[in-house]
Amino acid sequence: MVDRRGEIHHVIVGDQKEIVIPDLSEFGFGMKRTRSIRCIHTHLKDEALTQDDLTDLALLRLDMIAAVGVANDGLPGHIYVARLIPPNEEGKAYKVLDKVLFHQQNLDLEDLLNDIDKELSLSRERIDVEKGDRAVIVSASLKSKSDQEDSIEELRELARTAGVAVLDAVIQRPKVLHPRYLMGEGKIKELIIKSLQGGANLIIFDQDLSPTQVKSIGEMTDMRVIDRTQLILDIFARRAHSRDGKVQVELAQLKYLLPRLVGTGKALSKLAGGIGGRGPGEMKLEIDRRRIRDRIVHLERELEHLGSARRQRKERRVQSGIPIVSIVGYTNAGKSSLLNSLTKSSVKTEDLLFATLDTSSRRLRFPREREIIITDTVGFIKELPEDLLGAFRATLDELKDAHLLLHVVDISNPRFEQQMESVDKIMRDLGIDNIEQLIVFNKMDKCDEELVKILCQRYNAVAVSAIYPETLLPLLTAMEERLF
Ligand SMILES: Nc1nc2c(ncn2[C@@H]2O[C@H](COP(=O)(O)OP(=O)(O)OP(=O)(O)O)[C@@H](O)[C@H]2O)c(=O)[nH]1
Ligand SMILES: [Mg+2]
Repeated sequence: MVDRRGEIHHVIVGDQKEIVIPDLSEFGFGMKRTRSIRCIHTHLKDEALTQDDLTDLALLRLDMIAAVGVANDGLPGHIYVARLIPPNEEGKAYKVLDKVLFHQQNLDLEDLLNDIDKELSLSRERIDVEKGDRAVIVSASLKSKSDQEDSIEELRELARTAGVAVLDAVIQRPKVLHPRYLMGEGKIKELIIKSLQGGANLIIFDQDLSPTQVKSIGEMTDMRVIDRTQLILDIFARRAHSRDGKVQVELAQLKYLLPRLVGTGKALSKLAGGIGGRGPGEMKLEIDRRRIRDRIVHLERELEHLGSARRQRKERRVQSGIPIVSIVGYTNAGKSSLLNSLTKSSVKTEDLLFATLDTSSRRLRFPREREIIITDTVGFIKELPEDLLGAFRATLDELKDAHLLLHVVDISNPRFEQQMESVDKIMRDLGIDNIEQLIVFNKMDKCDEELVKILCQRYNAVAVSAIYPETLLPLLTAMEERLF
């Protein structure tokens, strides 16, 4: 293995069939799509580069791979060279140069390397390279194509929320799910090669990866590979502001990480990195299972402690006898906007997922001196990570005290029915499905009026536009009827 200065970094001794290339993660990519290192090896029967050679070239992102053939007399025969090329129509990752007799080869190495640098430099493209991660998002599942498309659209939103640029979205429908790679081995290699060639530094799976899959894929590339749950955990980690929220998220991250701590720690460093190495990722390798367990115990204790303050608050609220209305719903449905409009307050709202992590309560006064407490909560999402739900259970437990739940639905979202189902399921899991519920169809300004009417009848719902307070009267009336 030779670097750009001609320095030899590794001398590898193999057998007549193969060489084992060592970990090259010390050679980073920088602004390029190559590690700036090349592999020169021998082919004992003067044979051309094999498919394995070429896959290694593309998978490891070497500048080039060369094989010096050994002729019958034991002296050098031909030299075979292949080099990386930039993304192209045919989807080829490399180009094989013409073979030449070893002693006649007159390759201008400096020129060639300059070309490689120029062609593979990321700044050539419009990718905003300075700005965070660049990901390829992937769905590999037995579900129907349209289900996968819906799901990957949501994953794209999640990525955007996490500040990740999505370069490409890939949907796979394998016949069976591979226990080690989710998709077939050939397909996963293809995916990694394509992602690297596109300039990605991250692959995000829409499906949760098992500990084995994390390990196996991690052994194949030092590219970061994460799944949907990790992405969500990462978003939560950057958005948690209160002590309560931070503790809960870190707890969820550690619990997800623990069973995935496998092998040499190489996989760990990638896994724990998450996006931008937040949360437990910062502690990286040196943490073994034991220390993570200790940390979990510590955090659970802290949470317990924080819980007593929460319980006091809750008791005060319950004792006051004032009716409690809690707003629940899918993330980005407009829950915080509704709270703001109803109570003229200013909880942060954003067109990103999971803008709200901490609950906030406000008072709302009806005519005739009637008063209620209204609470905004964290948004739900389909397949909300188990550990996250567990971690937020304490916060979400407050929902049990509600006299009425406002289930806010973004009626302008084409997937609103699936979203309602996901929310219903989570409400069942939390044991709050027995509380009276009022369905609020939000963002009606973005929909056809007639259609909204029909849907309201079908679901016995009230339609509003949370950002236009003048639309809220029917909702207020319905709430008053239900509560008093
Ligand atoms: N057009 C339109 N946009 C709305 C309406 N209500 C909310 N939005 C927008 O939808 C986005 C999400 O609103 P939020 O109130 O933050 O939603 P949320 O349910 O609290 O979201 P999370 O806290 O992230 O789960 C924001 O960009 C709002 O401005 C509405 O009635 N009409
Ligand atoms: Mg919110």
